[in-house]
Amino acid sequence: MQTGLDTHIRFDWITGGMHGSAIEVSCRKLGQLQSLFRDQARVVELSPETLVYRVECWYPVEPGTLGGLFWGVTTIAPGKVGDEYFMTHGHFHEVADRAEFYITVRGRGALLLMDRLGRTRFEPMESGSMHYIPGGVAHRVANTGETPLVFAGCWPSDAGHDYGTILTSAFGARMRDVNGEPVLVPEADYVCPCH
Ligand code: S6P
Ligand code: ZN
Repeated sequence: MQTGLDTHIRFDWITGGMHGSAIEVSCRKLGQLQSLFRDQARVVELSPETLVYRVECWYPVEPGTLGGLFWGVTTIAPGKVGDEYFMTHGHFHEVADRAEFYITVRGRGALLLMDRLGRTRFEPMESGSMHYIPGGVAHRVANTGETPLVFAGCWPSDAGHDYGTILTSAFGARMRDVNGEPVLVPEADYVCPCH
């Protein structure tokens, strides 16, 4: 990852757009997230090129810097794999006690929060909702609406990301469409990452 080390950008609170030379963009397509979804048969019905989400990040300091902050805006497309809403990969922070703020700009969604014992809950996301994600809590966002879900995040520059635990143990529950409503459904055969 390159850092622009630029201490000044523009952020549009209405659209979530970021403008400046130091912004880095990354995209996650369905083919890269395939193993995270519950219904693997439905995943293969969709194109692996389907864009699930896009992240724009501003890194004003080098990654790993103690005491610095990063800012990122994530846009999740509306959509489902079977009955499961499009969602981010989800992660713990590598430095376990590092917290994060999420702020919803537009759209509707659910912030899934899971502790180290796999206990999973969610907070509804809508324009203006702000969420404090404590250290040691895995976080994933699902778009439960019919329009793009846009949210900003701010996290410590030395937090790092642990994606591996989510790949091996998943979340203890999934955000699924049950009779047209988003419902957090516990995973029946969930195995806690602590085992
Ligand atoms: C970083 C922060 C967000 C996510 C982004 C994508 O700590 O939580 O910027 O990176 O929402 O999610 P993920 O799980 O693919 O990193
Ligand atoms: Zn994070």
